[in-house]
Amino acid sequence: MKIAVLGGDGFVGWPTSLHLSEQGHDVHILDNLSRRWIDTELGVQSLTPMDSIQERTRIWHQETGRRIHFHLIDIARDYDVFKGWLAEHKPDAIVHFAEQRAAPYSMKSDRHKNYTVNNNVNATHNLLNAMVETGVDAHLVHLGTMGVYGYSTVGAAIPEGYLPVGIETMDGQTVKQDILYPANPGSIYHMTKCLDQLLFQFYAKNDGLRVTDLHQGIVWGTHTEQTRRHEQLINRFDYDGDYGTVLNRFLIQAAIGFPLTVHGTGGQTRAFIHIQDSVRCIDLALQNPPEAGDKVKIFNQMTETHRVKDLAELVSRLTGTDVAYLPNPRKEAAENDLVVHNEQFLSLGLNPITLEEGLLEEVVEVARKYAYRVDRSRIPAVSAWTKDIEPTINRDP
Ligand code: NAD
Ligand code: USQ
Repeated sequence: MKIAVLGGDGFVGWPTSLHLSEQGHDVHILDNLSRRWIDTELGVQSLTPMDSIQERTRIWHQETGRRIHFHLIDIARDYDVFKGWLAEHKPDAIVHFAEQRAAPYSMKSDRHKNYTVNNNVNATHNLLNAMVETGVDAHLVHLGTMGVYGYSTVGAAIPEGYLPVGIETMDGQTVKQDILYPANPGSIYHMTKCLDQLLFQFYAKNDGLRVTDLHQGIVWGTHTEQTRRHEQLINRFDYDGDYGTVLNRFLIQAAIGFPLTVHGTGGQTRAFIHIQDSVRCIDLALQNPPEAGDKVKIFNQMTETHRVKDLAELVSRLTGTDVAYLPNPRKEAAENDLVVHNEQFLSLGLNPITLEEGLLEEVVEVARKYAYRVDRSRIPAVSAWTKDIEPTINRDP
């Protein structure tokens, strides 16, 4: 297949592009490199030394003989350029990663809120609009988030996208219907993913677009089979207070002896998936498209749930690092249970990498190896959810 990977220079997009190229697909990365500019804005850099996208694709060709093409396009702002690209290249499938994905970054200021909404909602809508306009009948696979559900299970497992409900009619009958699980975002970023869901529902219904939405949990780890092949194919690894996700942050904190930054009591339970499994799931989704006229296909792309406190204790046990309980800069439940249905990917053959088997290797191989590149002052999470929350002070113990 010819596959367009929107946002293919990012943390999940890059290893996905390599994997799909290795499978023999003709891969085209479209990216505006905004993530690299945001690193510059924040004064941070990936823990792992990343080459330019052009250099990365050159090394991939050198190592494998395969070409990955790169196109510098802003999907949110260059509608006509993007539409022209689609009309010319007519991909068979499109994987859509091209959004601002950090919840803390989206809550930093009014400017960051506007940027996140404008970028994410426009990118998704431009894509759907251009697909209809050009008549490109591609299968669209979008990376969504578990955060669209909120994280409370109210005593029942979260279904894969749709909730079966019984609605009482005027004459006392009960009509059964599947509705989108009620959206309950916890940040401006997560809110944009809820808006994306409605855009997909509309375009699938109105124009028969074939859409798969992957409600993904927190991705941890760095390497995949393909990124290991050459030092210059390495994936990015964010550890800073905005883009670093919780487990990857704990790993690098442990490597440099920085007390593990647990927010509040650490009672928040979240869903997780290793980067290698994330890539496999996207491949499985591409192999199992919906038919035209089908409703949006939704998968829960996660393999385990953990409480933040338990993760910190596990990393602490493995490495001897202290745990610091800090005031929570976010507005979120102090504690929550989380049970999630994920049978669809398991039934398609996903055999998950568990935290227990993968964790130690990550600590040693990646975190310790590149610990010399860490700027300790960028570790604290300084973005507060509301004006009355005191942001964590930028302290280095
Ligand atoms: P990332 O920030 O590393 O990558 C996103 C890429 O999209 C970047 O290369 C960026 O330059 C590009 N991009 C952003 N806006 C664009 C635009 N308007 N036009 C063109 N390119 C644009 O993020 P990631 O961690 O790889 O996440 C990818 C997707 O997966 C995101 O949509 C995110 O919401 C979702 N997701 C990520 C995680 C996670 O833990 N990383 C978990 C669940 C879901
Ligand atoms: N947390 C800490 N300490 C830290 C960092 C985070 O205790 O140093 C806590 C947070 O308060 C939160 C939990 O860990 O309760 C998860 O935070 P996170 O930054 O790891 O994840 P989140 O903000 O939810 O966002 C990440 C990705 C996002 C994706 C989402 C999937 O950045 O793109 O959509 O995970 S999910 O969480 O399932 O919604």
